[in-house]
Amino acid sequence: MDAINKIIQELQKAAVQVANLLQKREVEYTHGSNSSGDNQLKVDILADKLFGNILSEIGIKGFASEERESAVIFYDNDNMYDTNQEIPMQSLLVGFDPLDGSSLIDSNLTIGSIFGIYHSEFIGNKLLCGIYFLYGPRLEMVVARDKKSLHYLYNYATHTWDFIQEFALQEKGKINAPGGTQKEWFNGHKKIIEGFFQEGYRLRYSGGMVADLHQILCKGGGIFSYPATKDSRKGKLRKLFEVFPFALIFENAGGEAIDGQNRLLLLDTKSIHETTPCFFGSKREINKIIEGYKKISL
Ligand code: AHM
Ligand code: MG
Repeated sequence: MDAINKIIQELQKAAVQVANLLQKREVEYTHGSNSSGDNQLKVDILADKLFGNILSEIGIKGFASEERESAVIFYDNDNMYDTNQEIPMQSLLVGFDPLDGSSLIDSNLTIGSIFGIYHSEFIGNKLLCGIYFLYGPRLEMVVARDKKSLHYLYNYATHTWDFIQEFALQEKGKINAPGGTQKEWFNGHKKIIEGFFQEGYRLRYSGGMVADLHQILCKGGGIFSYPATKDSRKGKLRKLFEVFPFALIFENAGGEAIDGQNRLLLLDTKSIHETTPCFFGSKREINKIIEGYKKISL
């Protein structure tokens, strides 16, 4: 089994445990907040520990979590492994958001866990694999690697992850999922979003990016945006833990992922908690965003 498959297998075990944890109504907050200033729920910390413990035991180079200030690095010397070997475990880094959309826990809406497996460095163009687990009425998983985005269902009776489909977005969809506080949107952005509604796109937005993006993938297209806003010029969503994994998932599915102009996966990353404006969708919608943003000066 190759190193990436081994990591996926271990994450699958932890995701089943997280899904079990979510059966209880754990809605209490801790007294702390994470590096992005979000209040942490006790269950955010539990999920982080579960995935963190598993990732500490499999021999990867290191990991970084949305819930932890700094990255945890086990092997700091890239020369210590045989470079002829096919992607060794010690060269792999995992960036993850243990529970994305956890503010929806009290209302029992679908949330998820997101992972990116990076080769040696935490940057977009070194992302080898993007994964998310979706804790909804069913436990599901999507894995993007080798130019494909594959969708699986967990079978509780057989403890297996059964293949459902390979995602393939159409040229155009019908869904518009616009993130961010509207009062803080720039006018140019507002115009683009309204343009989609005028064309007949329907609003679908839960406030959890895993479910919102999953819906676009399952329905064959649409647009999800989390833009630069007046109060947050670099958007809200974090590059390593949320944005890059979904960028790979959308590109592999035949869609696109940009920051308004540029491919998200080509963006540089200087620190692990960096955020970026982001747009994920099918080709037609992304072209509309690019055209619209050319006219905007933020
Ligand atoms: P979280 O990681 O703290 O849960 O925040 C990320 C979530 C995304 O799932 C979602 O798209 C976004 O925050 C929603 O933000 P907003 O409520 O500002 O629309
Ligand atoms: Mg998140």
